[in-house]
Amino acid sequence: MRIAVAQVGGIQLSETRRAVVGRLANLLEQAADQRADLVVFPELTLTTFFPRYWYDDAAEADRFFERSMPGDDVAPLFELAADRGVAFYLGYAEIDPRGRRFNTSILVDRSGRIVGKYRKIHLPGHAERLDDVPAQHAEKRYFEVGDLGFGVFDVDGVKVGMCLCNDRRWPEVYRCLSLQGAEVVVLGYNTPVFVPGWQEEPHAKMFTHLLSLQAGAYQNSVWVAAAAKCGYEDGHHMIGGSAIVAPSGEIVAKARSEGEELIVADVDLGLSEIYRTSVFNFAAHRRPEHYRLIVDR
Ligand code: CDT
Repeated sequence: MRIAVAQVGGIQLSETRRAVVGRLANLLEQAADQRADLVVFPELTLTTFFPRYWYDDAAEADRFFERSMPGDDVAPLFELAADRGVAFYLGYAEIDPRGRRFNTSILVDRSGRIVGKYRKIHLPGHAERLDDVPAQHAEKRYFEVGDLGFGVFDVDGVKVGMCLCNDRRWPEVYRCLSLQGAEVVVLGYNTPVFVPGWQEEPHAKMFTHLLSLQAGAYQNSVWVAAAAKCGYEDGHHMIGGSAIVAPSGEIVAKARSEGEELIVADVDLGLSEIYRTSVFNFAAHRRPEHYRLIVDR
């Protein structure tokens, strides 16, 4: 399987959905030209990372959400992908028919059919307005905790698990996906350099991001493909570092820039077997009877 990760540069508040979809289409064309089977786009791919802004009336943020998928502006991306025979993962803000708001991702197969949906479970940040900070991280205000669990989906014959951004830092996420037979874990992220209350050094941000991907891949015998939205959005800086990681934990492709960039890797799904049948043979060596504490606390 050939995977492309489509890193996306900053999206400004003034940018229209249509213009953004044009940028995504351009990346998808490049991926198709390189005969990629699956393209991974970031979290909240269609807009700026709006949880950095405080809206007294939360409904003011509704313009960043999608009520249907694909809506009119996004449909051309679905059509292009089906036309080129490329599957994709896309993150976006969702208002569902009940009026509930989620930070969501979908998997679309090469025929343009949505075959999987995930709603972000680990929502970082805060629900209250913080004073005297250059940016909020109000995901807890704008989104509910996802209600779909961690699913694994068949995408053109490959078992693909999904998560979103902060989920990648939690070992339980990869384990839940691996236990369901995931071969590949895909995710998108927006990681601001400034997050209120998170005093990590800028250099450590890149390290802990990659560490999370690499540990998740190795300890669960899966491939991990992660796509950043990064660079500057109206002066707010977010890290790049989009990467594809093998089940050995090694990075096989990594973005160099903080802008639009496609990275591509040939993913040998058989590589997982080396680990699944030895050190991480779950049936032989895993001891869940001693892990109760993890779910009880
Ligand atoms: N979007 C998102 O989840 N970003 C978070 C920022 C850090 S929250 C402490 C992340 O984990 O990258």
